[in-house]
Amino acid sequence: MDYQIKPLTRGFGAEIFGLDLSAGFSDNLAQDLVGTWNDAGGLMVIHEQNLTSEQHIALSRHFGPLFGDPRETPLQDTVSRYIHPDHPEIYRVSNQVSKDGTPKGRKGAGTYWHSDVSFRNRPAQASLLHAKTIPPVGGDTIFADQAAAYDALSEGMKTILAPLFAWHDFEVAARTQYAKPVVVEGDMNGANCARHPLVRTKPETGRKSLFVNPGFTSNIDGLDANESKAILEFLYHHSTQPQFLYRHRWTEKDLLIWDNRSMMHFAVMDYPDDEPRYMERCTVIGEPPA
Ligand SMILES: O=C(O)CCC(=O)C(=O)O
Repeated sequence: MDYQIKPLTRGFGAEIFGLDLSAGFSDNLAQDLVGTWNDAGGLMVIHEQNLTSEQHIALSRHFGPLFGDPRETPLQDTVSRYIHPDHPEIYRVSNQVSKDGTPKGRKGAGTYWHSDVSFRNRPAQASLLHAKTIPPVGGDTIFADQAAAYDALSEGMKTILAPLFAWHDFEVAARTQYAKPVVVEGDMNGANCARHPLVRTKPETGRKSLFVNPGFTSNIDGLDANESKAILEFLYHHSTQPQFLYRHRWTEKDLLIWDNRSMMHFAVMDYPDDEPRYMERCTVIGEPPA
């Protein structure tokens, strides 16, 4: 099946037109899309997709094994409340609450720079977020290209960063981002904590990226707290400069696919509660960063 590809920025990202995956898709087409996504630096939006949950999951499986799949790692405490009742592979993000008082998804998810699930030994590779309901304006998501940010560092700074590892802990976000009632004990007991290199290499392309994020990274292993803070703050400032960013203004039915290995993202929650926003996400389990 033919489709049209347009770049989203000069550096990374592509948008796809002329595809209707809801009509069914072959393994060949799905694999072709994975290739297009890799060629686009791991950011791709496919417009106008009316996917069922089953189709969303089937496409996502072409990127790799999924979080929530009963055959894979157990569900995370941190998101189990927001999982789709009929499809454990689907995590829901929403500002809406059902009539019985249960949330339709996590409110305020990702309203800080982060890389999905970086607090696990095998963090997320691709995330495939499907926009079902969006507010008339606002609720954009911003992406920061961490491969371009790495490339732009001096050789001296690259040498300093090369041997370093950092700790990533869900507790960092739980402590600072969420109201107490939505934080459970499992979010805070260090159960979701992992140590990763500050610079990782994407196996498919050999390209290096920075891999720290303000949402989940707690500290650089082996450094004094002030030294760790100074380096992390420098990196966060450096890697979120405008030339590394793409800001996605959603249209309903967009399917946005990003690579958490080479990108941070930030969900802008600038819309009121009476304007519904509802998104469904499949999340691919990646390799241990190296
Ligand atoms: O709601 C969004 O725009 C993104 C939410 C988010 O950060 C995520 O799904 O990881």
